[in-house]
Amino acid sequence: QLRHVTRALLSVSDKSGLLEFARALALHGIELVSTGGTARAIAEAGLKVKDVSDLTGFPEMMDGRVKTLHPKVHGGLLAIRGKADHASAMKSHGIAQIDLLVVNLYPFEATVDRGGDFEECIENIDIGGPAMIRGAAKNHNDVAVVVDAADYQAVLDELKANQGATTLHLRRRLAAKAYARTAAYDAAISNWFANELNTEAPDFRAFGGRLIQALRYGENPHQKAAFYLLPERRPGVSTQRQLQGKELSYNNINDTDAAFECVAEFDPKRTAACVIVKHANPCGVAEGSDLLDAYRKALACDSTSAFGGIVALNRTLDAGAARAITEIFTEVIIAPDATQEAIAIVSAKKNLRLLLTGGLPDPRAMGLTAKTVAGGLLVQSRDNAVVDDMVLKVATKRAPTEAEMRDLMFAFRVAKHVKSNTIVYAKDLATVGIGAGQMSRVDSARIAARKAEDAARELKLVQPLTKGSVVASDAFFPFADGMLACIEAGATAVIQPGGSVRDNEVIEAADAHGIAMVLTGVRHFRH
Ligand code: 93A
Repeated sequence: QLRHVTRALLSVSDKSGLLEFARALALHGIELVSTGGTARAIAEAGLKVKDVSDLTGFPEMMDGRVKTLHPKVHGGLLAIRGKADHASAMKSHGIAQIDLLVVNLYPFEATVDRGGDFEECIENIDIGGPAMIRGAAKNHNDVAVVVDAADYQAVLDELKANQGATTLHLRRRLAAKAYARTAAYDAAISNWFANELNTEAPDFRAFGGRLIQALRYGENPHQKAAFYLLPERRPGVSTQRQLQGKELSYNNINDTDAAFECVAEFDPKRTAACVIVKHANPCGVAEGSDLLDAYRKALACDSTSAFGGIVALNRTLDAGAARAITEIFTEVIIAPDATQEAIAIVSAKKNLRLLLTGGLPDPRAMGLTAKTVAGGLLVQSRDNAVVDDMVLKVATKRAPTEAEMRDLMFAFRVAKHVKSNTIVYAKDLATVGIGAGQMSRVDSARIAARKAEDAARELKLVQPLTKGSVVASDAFFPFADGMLACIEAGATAVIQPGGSVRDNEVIEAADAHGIAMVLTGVRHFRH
């Protein structure tokens, strides 16, 4: 796996750190080959360097557009060491192997940044550099490729530690970085072009996405939109098979994603679960003995909001659930699979979309989420924290009962998928009141309680289901007031991250009301 470096090709626009690096390479007895400007700089420092024209037998031509685009360069980079036919090709064509490639590209991005005109930007599109980088990175089993001066030292350290050789581990790491660089470089060119042509929808294919569908419009009819598939391949709305119904809209896709990601929190081997979503927030979530039971319980939470909603299920859609779901106006059903009977029942509703994903995504999986801000992109690892893995601490005198504990974990699992500030009341493994997206936690607590009162009236119950419920908060209570509002609504146990400077005040208030409180130590903000 060690590869001795006998020859290095250096071709850099940004020459910082070059001379020190070249000198150190020369001390290892490595032959240096270089393009015009780079060779001149190295020679001026008194080091021996071979011109790439001497290697190719061709002069650099066409204003430097063609310097390294030659089989003697690319053969030297791409030949597989120890492969007989590659060796004989090298021999018969006089190709010398290149073991180390050091390239940084024409400063395209910097040219755009400083307001270079069209011709200058075009002239600063590097062709030979990326071609060499991609070739060397493909052949990383034999060749090390450096695209960033920050990696010069790592290469020198390895050459020193291994008597002039590099390890496969380093070559792999450098190859990954090399492709990230050429991808970003081409993305910059593609975006610049789109800008020059005044294309309204930026082409996200440049970021590695594959166009799934051009959408009729975005969040509102005056906005343009498209749907891209990322390499992640997470089972869900981007990889589903649509069996029937109209084409999905931008908002459908967004809501369906919210619903399916939430229902995936419920292991189908443990329980049947249903999530109903409106405007990217759950308006009813429940576990049940089967999907029909789970759907009925989820619907009871807020049947008014469920009208025109998205229904997500964690198991194969069966006839019973399909019949109940199609009784009210529903936009989308998404499930891992469906029985033939269920498919037939849904087919009576021509506009209803039925999406089958073939599986559930792993809530613990790593991955990235992104959100745009004006002129920027905020990227973070996805919230893959799951309540089952958290160290739960009872903070109050009274510990929750077994039933309360089960509902607390259920409520916190749901709270992760509700927009902040989040308050979720739950009872018997079903939400009974959801407060979402408020600027004040107290308001979320009150809105959810009021909605539970409405539901009680609708269902002709003597009291709202929040009486004797448990409650989850996605972040700590900064003051006791938010929690007191939950107690007023009838909650007997609370789950929340904790960590407020006033935790003691909040815990004392809970103790004063005989409330059981569990701290998770993990926050679930979602915006
Ligand atoms: O114009 S190019 O696309 N044609 C080439 O064949 C080529 N080979 C290397 N640009 C090419 N390069 C680039 O030249 C390198 O990526 C590097 O950025 C630059 C170094 O040129 P010099 O050594 O003359 O300063």
